[in-house]
Parts: sequence; C-alpha cells; structure tokens
Amino acid sequence: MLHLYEYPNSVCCQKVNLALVEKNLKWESITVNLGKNEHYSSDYLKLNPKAVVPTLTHDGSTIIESTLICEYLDEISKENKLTPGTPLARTLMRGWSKAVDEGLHDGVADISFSAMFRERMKRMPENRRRQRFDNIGDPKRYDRGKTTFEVGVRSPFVKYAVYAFEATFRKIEKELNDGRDWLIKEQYSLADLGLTPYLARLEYLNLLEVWIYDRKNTKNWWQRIKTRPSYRKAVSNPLTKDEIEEMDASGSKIKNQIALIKDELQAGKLSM
Ligand SMILES: N[C@@H](CCC(=O)N[C@@H](CS)C(=O)NCC(=O)O)C(=O)O
Repeated sequence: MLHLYEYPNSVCCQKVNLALVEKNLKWESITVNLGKNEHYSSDYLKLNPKAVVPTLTHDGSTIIESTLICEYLDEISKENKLTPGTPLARTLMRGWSKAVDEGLHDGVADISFSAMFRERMKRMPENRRRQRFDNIGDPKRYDRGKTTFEVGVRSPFVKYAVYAFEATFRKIEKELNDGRDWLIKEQYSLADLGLTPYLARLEYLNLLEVWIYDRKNTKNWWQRIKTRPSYRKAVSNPLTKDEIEEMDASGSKIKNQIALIKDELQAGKLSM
C-alpha cells in the first residue's frame, strides 16, 4: 500500500499527486500540518529527517524527495509510462528535474513566501514564529526564510528565483520551437509533469504572465498541460476558494516588482 504524507497546496506534493493520478495508482493521504509544525515532530522526523513534505511509504519502505518519488512511482507500475524509452531522452528528462530541484523549487518557495506566507507568519503568535525559525537546522534554509521574512520581495533570494525562472522559461520556449507537444519530444514525461506545479503556483499568484506573455510556444504547451485530467485532479480541484483568493491577492501585490527584477536581470545581459 502507498501512503503519502503531504500538505495541501504544496508544490512538491502536487507533483507527486500528478504522478499518482497519471499512473492510475491508489494511495492513502496523511496530512502533515506545516502550519502547526507537525513536520518537526519526532515521529515525522524519523520518516523524513529533512522535515519537509512529501514522504512516500510503500510496504514499509520510505522514500523522500519528490523527484525520486515520481521516478519510483513510474518504475513500480508499467501503466502510462512517464519516462521515455531511450537513454538520451531519459537523461534530457532528468535535466529538467535538475532545474526544478536546483533552482525552481527554492525559487517558487521564496516568491510565495515573500508574497503570501510572510504575511501569514506576521499574523502568527511570536512564540510559534520563533519556534518555526529555531527548528530549521539547515543554515541556508534558515537564511532564506529569515531574510525573506524581514525584507519580502527585496530579498536577494527572490532575485535568484526570478533569474532561475527566466533561465528555465527561455529554455522551454527554445525547446518547443520545433513544434513538439512535450519537452521530451516523444511523449509527455516527468519533465512536463515536474514543472507543472511550479507554473501553476506562478499562475495562481498572478505572476506567470510576467514570463510567458510573449512566449507563444510556452503558452500553448501550458494550455496542453492544463487540459490533462491529472491537472484538474491533482492541482486545481483540491484548492479551496480561500487558497485561490489568497494566492491571487498576495501575488498581485508584488507583480510589478517581480517584473522589474526580471527586466533588470535581462538588461544586465546575464548569461543563462
Ligand atoms: N526537495 C524536496 C523539497 C521539499 C520541500 O521543500 N517541501 C516543502 C513544501 S513544498 C516543505 O515541506 N516545507 C516546509 C518548511 O519549509 O517548513 C522535495 O522535492 O521533496
């Protein structure tokens, strides 16, 4: 039996949900309430020492890291393969997962934090907020959270995020230029799936058009992704009206600043 420890409206949990739905697998969901710091409970830390969701357990074995969980799910069931058949295509697919794991994941977290979670944290009782920061063992994660809490969208981590997204959107637009439907030409794969929750989050924050308003290939690809039943089941349907409204309102407030950061980076002609 598959058990998924997760939290609603979390990008990397949506990623695993997309894989479960695409693969037609059955699973049981267990909520780890991040708002109540349940990811720091001693029981949960035994499963996931990094104190993050998601965690998958399968017949007594534990798997962490959403990219690895998605690859694992694809391997345990032959139905609807999400991994292409040739070594080269598989390697190219993993290149996209690497972009998510090495930049976009932190990036979306920092943008979301500067827009939305920061406001939620400001409303938290002081002791709960302190406990949240004190619990973070990883110094880089601590600095990201603390700096972005203090200065919001002016945080250097938000600038790194905007840069990571700009680099990826350039690459997506170029890759799709030969008329292909999916990033790995042969088929819809974990490359498209892995990027989906990140674009969805930007869209819900009303920020996606900052990057794709003039990128026709990317816009069409994004529409294709959103018409897949898995998008509705794993991403849009589970969101509550309140979550959607909060994302839209908070992201809209920082939209001009995000666009400005993007323009400044482009004007600096940074290599990507
Ligand atoms: N690389 C990890 C990242 C996991 C991660 O950062 N999860 C976030 C939710 S999307 C989390 O649990 N955050 C809790 C916190 O930062 O306190 C993965 O892909 O599984």
